[in-house]
Amino acid sequence: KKYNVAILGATGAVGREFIKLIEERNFPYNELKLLASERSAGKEIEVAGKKYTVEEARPDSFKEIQIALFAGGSISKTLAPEAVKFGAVVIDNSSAFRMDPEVPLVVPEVNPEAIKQHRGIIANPNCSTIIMVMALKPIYDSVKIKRVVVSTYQAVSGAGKEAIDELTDQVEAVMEERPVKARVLPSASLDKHYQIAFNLIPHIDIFVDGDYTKEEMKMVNETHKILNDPSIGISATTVRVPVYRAHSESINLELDGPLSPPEAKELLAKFPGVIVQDNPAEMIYPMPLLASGHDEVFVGRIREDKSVKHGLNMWVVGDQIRKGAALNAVQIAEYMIHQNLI
Ligand code: 2RA
Repeated sequence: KKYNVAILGATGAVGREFIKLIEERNFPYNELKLLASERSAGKEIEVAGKKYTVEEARPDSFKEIQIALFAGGSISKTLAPEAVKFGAVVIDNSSAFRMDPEVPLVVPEVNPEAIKQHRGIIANPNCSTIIMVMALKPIYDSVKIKRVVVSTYQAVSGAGKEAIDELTDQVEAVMEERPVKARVLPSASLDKHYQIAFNLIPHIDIFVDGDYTKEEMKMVNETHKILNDPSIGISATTVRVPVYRAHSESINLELDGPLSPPEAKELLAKFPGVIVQDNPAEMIYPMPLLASGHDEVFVGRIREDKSVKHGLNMWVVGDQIRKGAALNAVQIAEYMIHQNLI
């Protein structure tokens, strides 16, 4: 069976990855509609050898559409319910509906059972959350988790094409001893911007209560929802680093029971979508340059934390644009097709 598919945000970093993935994975589409803001409408994009013209997204763009992949952004809030009215299933990468009790928040390898509760919209979790829960799930299922302390090292791709270009421009400017321009990070919407080249910015999205950022609270709240366990203590520090595509995370766990590093490695290696890269003697561990462009989440530096009872450390790396966003959403759609949920 083939489906009429729409991609909203087709010209952005995540939207372009959607297109790459439906080609690579032979996604079963009949009609394909590429939708974007008025600014990007009119662009021509080739998909599987056929040329498509990007159309301005409007509510009636979703007439006849069965699967709508939303790359993210505020436009989701208004257009997702409109697309559902036309009978489409919307898989939304924006944060608009993630904490809505009627909207499943899904990583297919972690909580696929949540998908069938959907009422038209399924939310794709935040990239840093997806990458973390892929590593937490096999451990959680074995010995439950009391507390998570995570520090992230997030690629500029998370802030979109403009941030990717800005990193390049700034590195060139520094090398050529020209003035460095900062216009995008930490967030284009803020009125102060900082250089990311050769720097780290401990600020992603906006500040909220308790001087945490929204990005940090997403990791807390979304993980609770996906694992369906609000009792897990979670503390996050999210940092932007001068890396192009893959997010890295240093994760410290206090488990509810004993789990040695070899036992943890075995659980992780068996988990679909996770690859263990952990051999210090051979200098084998995940790195963003190695993880970029891949589908899996990579885990290494697995070691006991003797400073607490049942303590465990690990280092987790995943491609923010693929598993962190576009791939996870496409896998949700594929799962629904295979389970006859669409
Ligand atoms: C970021 N997680 O990295 C956010 C959105 N992708 O900027």
